Amino acid sequence: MQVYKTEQIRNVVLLGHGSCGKTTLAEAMAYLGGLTNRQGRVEDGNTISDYDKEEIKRHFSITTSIVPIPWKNCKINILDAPGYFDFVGEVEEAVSAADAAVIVISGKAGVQVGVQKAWNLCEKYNLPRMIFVTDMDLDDVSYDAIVNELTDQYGKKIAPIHFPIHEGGKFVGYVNVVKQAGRLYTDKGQRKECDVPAALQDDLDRYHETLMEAVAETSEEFMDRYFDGDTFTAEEVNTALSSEVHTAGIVPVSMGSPVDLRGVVSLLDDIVSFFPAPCERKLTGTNQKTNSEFEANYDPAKEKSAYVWKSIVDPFLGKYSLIKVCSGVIKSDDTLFNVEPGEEERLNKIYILQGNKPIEVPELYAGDIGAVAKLNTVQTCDSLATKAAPILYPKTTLSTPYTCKRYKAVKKGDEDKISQALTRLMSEDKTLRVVNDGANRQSLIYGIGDQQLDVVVSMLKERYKVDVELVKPKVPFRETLRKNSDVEGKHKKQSGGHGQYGHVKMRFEPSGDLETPYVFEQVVVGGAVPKNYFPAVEKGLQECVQKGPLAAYPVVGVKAQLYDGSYHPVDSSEMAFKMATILAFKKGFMDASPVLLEPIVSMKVTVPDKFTGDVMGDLNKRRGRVLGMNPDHHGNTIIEADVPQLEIDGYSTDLRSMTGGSGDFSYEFARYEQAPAEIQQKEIEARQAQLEGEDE
Ligand SMILES: Nc1nc2c(ncn2[C@@H]2O[C@H](COP(=O)(O)OP(=O)(O)O)[C@@H](O)[C@H]2O)c(=O)[nH]1
Ligand SMILES: [Mg+2]
Repeated sequence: MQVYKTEQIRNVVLLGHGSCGKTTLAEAMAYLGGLTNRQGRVEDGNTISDYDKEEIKRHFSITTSIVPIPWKNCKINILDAPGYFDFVGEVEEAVSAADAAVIVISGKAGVQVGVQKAWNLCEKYNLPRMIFVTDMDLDDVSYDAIVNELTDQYGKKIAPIHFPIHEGGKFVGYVNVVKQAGRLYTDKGQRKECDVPAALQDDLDRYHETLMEAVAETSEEFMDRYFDGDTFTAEEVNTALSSEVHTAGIVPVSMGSPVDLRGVVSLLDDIVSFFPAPCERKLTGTNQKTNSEFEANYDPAKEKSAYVWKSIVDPFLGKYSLIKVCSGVIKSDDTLFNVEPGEEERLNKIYILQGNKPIEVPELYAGDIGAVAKLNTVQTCDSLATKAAPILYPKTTLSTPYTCKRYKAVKKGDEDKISQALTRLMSEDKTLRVVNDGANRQSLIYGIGDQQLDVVVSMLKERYKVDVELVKPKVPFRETLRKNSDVEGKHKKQSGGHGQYGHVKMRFEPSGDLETPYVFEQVVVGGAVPKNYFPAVEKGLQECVQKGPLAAYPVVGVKAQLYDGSYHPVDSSEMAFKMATILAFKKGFMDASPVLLEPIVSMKVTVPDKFTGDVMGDLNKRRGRVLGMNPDHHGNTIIEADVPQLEIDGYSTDLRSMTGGSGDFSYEFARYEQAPAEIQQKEIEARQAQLEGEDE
């Protein structure tokens, strides 16, 4: 493929709700751009973008793909991001590499929650954007209704530049509002001029007025002319549109049906004319040597530097680091410096990716997006530069995973293979997290939602041939005592041969510190228990607090005092005193009103105001205590509540169904609290059954 200069590049991410038509649009663009000689379909599993087996199987995108479209002497790097919320990490990575966004809306489904999330991301990254409504070929699609809903939500910056022409109920063309002219689709999405149907003249006047108002707001001179009743030429409108789109002051809206290529040619034209080239965007890094700011601004004349916005670690493709060149021109055979670890990396070949197809290129200009294979030290969010000018760029903010499952190997002995495979998946998907919870003898995997974790299980099987079962995680209960007890433990075996004798008298009471398993004190007088056995007594305690006598959970908050005992000059040993202590602890703990402590997490749930009541009610049902509710001044309410961890399993799916996917939540461990009696009883019985099961 040809090498494109910075000003010829457009990096555009496709955002929107799941199944609104992003991948189909990317496929239509690729076909019209001459990348392929046949148009693939998501249903047939033969699109450029959804190349992964899991995507083909499930008919939706899971990872972001790049589709580089040659168009009008430019290259449009389309970043086709997933729409389903579980794969938000992929979306956040794609947005960090984009210079503009096309928010795709399904004409059939209308303005879904995914549109709001896409808009918020664009606001966060100050991304210029356009909106494209698909499904115009389907019946009962009202473009007008969608434009009105968008205008209600986002105001006057919503500027429809095209609207559909129907004949006999069929979508046959569109009216160009800027040129106030009609177009009929011909073959392969091409167009021919036509008159604006009389029936649509009122719509044209209305849309044109909206557009003129939006353009008038772009400058004082334009505002004055507008109020003088003056109209703007198509060139003036296009110039104003372009400059205003760059600052997200105006958001053009157009439409089509990518399945049959309609509307896509004009969208590609608008992307080239309205969206900024990378060198029209600002980017600043920090020179780690001089600690001074480096204004990269995608300037090809400056020192080489790049940002690693995504990694692909595929058993078939191998490892690819996807880079966006931030300054200079990167050439194959360059040696770059991985700034943070301080390691040099020889690039060998550089590629651009077309879906999963790597195409070798000799160089990449600032602003362009490419890939480099097999860079050992490099991972997502790394900065590559030169040793002379080690520039570090801000890392992408990625969502934190809160959905947790326990994973178990289906086949014993697969544990190592599974953790190696998970390490590879985690280097690709930064929203995955694996925790080895040794205290509760479980391996946990965290993701954004259940769908993502389901895909992980599938990928482990498909790619790495290991089977994993996901089950409900064990809740890290703790055990403690509430009262005092005074007991003795005697370990005595003196039936011929070397006997064993250990005898301790101990008091147990709450230490008042639930952070510490135990404090040990010995107030033995007269050497009743020789000093050299004190460590053995403490060893006995250390063992006991691993698995408490109540339900075999870790013990916390115990004060143990050794105050008396006896020994045998021959038969006493460290082992005997350890065993005696274990006996004393088991009895002393159960005599001191032992209780189960459950972990409480403090949650923040952000939901649109209309869902506050349902979500509060649901939190109450989960034994939650709502501590506060505050507006976030974006039409949402932030509910703060303390909730037992036991009750939040599967919360991401439940919140999604309560709020149609518009709710978000986060939580962190707060403290331990005594579990209610019925929870305690249930846990003790469950544990008893499990221990009996383990003994079998
Ligand atoms: N009729 C019609 N179907 C469409 C159109 N765009 C997408 N689809 C269908 O909608 C479904 C989801 O499309 P896809 O591109 O995977 O959506 P994505 O999840 O946003 O990438 C697929 O079955 C497409 O064939 C369109 O313009 N018209
Ligand atoms: Mg898709």
